[in-house]
Amino acid sequence: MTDILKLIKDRDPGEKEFHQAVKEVIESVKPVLDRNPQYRKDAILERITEPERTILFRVPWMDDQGQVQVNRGYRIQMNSAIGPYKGGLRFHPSVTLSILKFLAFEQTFKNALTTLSMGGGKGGSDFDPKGKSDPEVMRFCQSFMSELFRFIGPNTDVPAGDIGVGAREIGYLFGMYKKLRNEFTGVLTGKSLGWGGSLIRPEATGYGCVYFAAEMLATRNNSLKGKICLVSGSGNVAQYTVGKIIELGGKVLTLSDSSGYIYDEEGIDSAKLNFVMRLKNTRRGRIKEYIEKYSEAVYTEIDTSKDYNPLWDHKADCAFPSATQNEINAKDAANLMKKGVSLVAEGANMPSTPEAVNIFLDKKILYAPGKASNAGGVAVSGLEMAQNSMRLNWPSEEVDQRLKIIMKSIHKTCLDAAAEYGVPGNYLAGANIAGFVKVVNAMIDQGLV
Ligand code: NDP
Ligand code: 2IT
Repeated sequence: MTDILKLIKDRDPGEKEFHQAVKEVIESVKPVLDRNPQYRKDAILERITEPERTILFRVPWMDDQGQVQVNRGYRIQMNSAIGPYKGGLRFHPSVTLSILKFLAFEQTFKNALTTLSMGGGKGGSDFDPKGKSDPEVMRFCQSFMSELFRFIGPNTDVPAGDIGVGAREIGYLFGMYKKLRNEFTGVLTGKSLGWGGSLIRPEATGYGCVYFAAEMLATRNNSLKGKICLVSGSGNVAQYTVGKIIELGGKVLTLSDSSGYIYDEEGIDSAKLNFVMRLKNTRRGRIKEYIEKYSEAVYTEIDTSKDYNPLWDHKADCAFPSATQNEINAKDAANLMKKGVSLVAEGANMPSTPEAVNIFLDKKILYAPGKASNAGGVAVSGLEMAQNSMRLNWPSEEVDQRLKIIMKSIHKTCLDAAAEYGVPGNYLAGANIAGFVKVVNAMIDQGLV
C-alpha cells in the first residue's frame, strides 16, 4: 500500500499537494483493494495516479507598458475512462504542476460522483489576474488559448473556471478558440448566458454545497434554519454559498480574501452580499472595504506569523471553507470544535489538511469532503454541455431542480458506499470509494489503454 505512494514520491519529489491527495484516496480505498485483488494485478493505482497526458507550454503576452511577459500554461488530462476530460482552469501565482495534478486527481473522482459522463482534468497558469487591465487579461487569455486549442474540444476536453477564471476569462478564451478552429462549439463551460452558457452555472458550486449540507443535517433531523455559519473566500463559491444559506434561514458571519477577513456579528444579509458581489466581481476590490460601508463589522488582516487562522475561531454551528487548499490546519480544526461547529462542508478543493480531517472524523461531526460537496459546479457544467449538444437552454428552475437531485444522489452514494465498506457516516471514505470504483471499473472494461 505504502509502496505506491513511495513510488510516486520518488518519481516526483516535491509535489506535496499531489502526494497529499493521493494518500487520502489510497487510504480510503484500501478495503476496496482488499476485496478486489484483480485491481492490484491490473496496476490500477499505478495507472490512476499517472495523468494520461500532461501539457506544459509557454504563454508570452505583452503588458500595457509594452513589456513582454512570460507565464507557464498547463493542462493535466488525468483520466478519460468515463468521459471527456473535464475540469477548471486556475490563474493564480501559486499554481504549480503539483497543485494542478492534485486538482485533476480530485476532479476525476468528483466527476464520477456527479452521475454524468465526465473524465477528470485541470489546467491553468501562474498568471496573476489581480491588478491587470481588461486588455492585459484578454491578451493573456488569447495567448494561452493559442496553444491550448490543439488539445481540447467538446468531445475531448472541456475546461471551465476556477480561482481567477470567471466569466470574463471564459469569454476571451472562447473567442480565441472559436477564431482558431472556426467552430462554435461547447468547448468551455461557464460561458455567459447569451452565447451558450447555462442558467445556474455561476450559482451551482455554492448552491450545491449548501444543498449537500442540508442533506447531511437532515440525517440528524436538523436543518440550516437559525444556524450560525462561517464562510471563507469571497469569490464565486463563497458568494453563492452565502446566498443560499441566507435563503435557507442561516446566518453568515464571515467572508475573506487573500489579505484578511471580515466578521459581521449582525450577519451578512442579502443587501450586504450584493455589495460584496459588486465589490469583488465588478470593481475587483478587497474585502477590507466591507467595513467602510458596514461599520458594525471588524476586519482582521492575515498574519502569517500566526499558526492558525482567526476566521475559524468564532462561535458557530457550521463552516464552509470556500477559498483554497489547506486553509484549515489542525489548530483551526481544534478551534472549530471548541467553538461548537458540528458541520464542515467544503466548497473549496482540499481546504482541510489531513490532520484537520482526522480531527473532524474523530469527533464524528458532519464532514463533507470537497469532491462530494463542491461537485455541483462541475455537475451544472455537465448540464451546460448537454444543453449545448441539444442546442437549447433549460429554464433556471429545471437546472436548479437537476442540481438538487444530483447533490441528493451524491449524498446517498457517499453514505451507501461508506456503509457497504464498514465506515457508516464517513463521507470522506464514501466519496473516495464510490468515485474510485466507478472510474476503475470503466478502466478495466476498456482494457490497457
Ligand atoms: P474565485 O477566484 O472566484 O475566488 C477565490 C477566493 O478565494 C477569493 O476570495 C480569493 O481571494 C481567495 N483566495 C484564493 N487563493 C487564496 C489564498 N492562497 N489564500 C487566501 N485566500 C485565497 O475562485 P472560486 O470561488 O471559483 O474558487 C474557490 C475554491 O472553490 C477553490 O478551491 C476552487 O478550486 C473551488 N471550486 C470552484 C468551483 C467553481 O465552479 N468555481 C467548483 C468547485 C470547487 P482574492 O480575492 O484575494 O484573490
Ligand atoms: O473544481 C471544480 O470542480 C471546478 N473548478 C469546476 C470545473 C468545471 O468543469 O465546471
